[in-house]
Amino acid sequence: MRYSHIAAACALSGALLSGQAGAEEWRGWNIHVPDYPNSVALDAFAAEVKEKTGGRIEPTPFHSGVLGNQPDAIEQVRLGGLAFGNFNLGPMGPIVPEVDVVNLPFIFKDIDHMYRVMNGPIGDEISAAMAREGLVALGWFDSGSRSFYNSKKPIEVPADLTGMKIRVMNNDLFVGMIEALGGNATPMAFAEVFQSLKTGVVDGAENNWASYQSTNHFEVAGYYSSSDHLIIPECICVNTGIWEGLSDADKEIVKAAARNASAMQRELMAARVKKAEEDVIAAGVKYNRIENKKPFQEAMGPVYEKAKQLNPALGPLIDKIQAFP
Ligand code: BDP
Repeated sequence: MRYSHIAAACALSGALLSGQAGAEEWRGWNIHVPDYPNSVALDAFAAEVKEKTGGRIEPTPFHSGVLGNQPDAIEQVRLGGLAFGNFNLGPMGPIVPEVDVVNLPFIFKDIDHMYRVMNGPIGDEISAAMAREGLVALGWFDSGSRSFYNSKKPIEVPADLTGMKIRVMNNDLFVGMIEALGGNATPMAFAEVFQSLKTGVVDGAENNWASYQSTNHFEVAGYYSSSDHLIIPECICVNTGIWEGLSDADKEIVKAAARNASAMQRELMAARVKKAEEDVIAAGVKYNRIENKKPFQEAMGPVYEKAKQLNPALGPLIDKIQAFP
């Protein structure tokens, strides 16, 4: 037997022994470090799918953004180069216009409201638009609420942002949001933000407490001001073609695993956000709570107008979300 035949025979018997013959491998993208709530939930999703399918489907989440930046990864899942990912709907707006409704500042009243909307008919409408673009949303994750932080001073009113360079996720809507507040927006990949804050390429950014801590941004941008301007859901999204190729029984398994992972993530995230807030404040972060959000909300008028102009489908979605109890 030639070496290659021996190797093939060994691989085959190994596969049979471990019950993995013909296992379908699903490579998954994740930006967060392994102990982050999203990562823990993705690991649980993978383990449940593997177990319930008897190893026929084997999802493997790759943590810490090792598979590249988020906009590229969204494309990869659409095209099937990657099978699944945990995506924030922020950088998905340029691909699925309907998604931008959840990227509008102050669109949700709070995190519970976001979940009620996403788990109801409006969420179904957004999911359908995503599925048409190659991304099937199996469950929603909590990404906290995003607030401003920077290396210069507390933000109390929009004028405090005048002239400040603020990093945003890749989406023109967020550029418009910062400009409407008087700042200068710099769209940038998550992985580059720490260095950019450190070297002064940007003065600040915006994120939830958990990511502010896990990225160590708090060490180089020590003023955190709770504006809570964005509450953006995240998905576990799988490639539409892969999804459609599953048997009904496997769809049930995968869907249930995503549902369980989402419930787990939501619980872990709520606890993590609280703990991160306490930890960074104890580490010396100067925190101010913006009590009066009205001036920030009012400044968003042109952002809403522009979004509706660019995508007329958003008008009715905005009305529906604002009227949703
Ligand atoms: C985090 C999200 C992650 C984003 C990141 C960012 O969970 O998906 O990539 O913010 O700001 O909160 O880029």
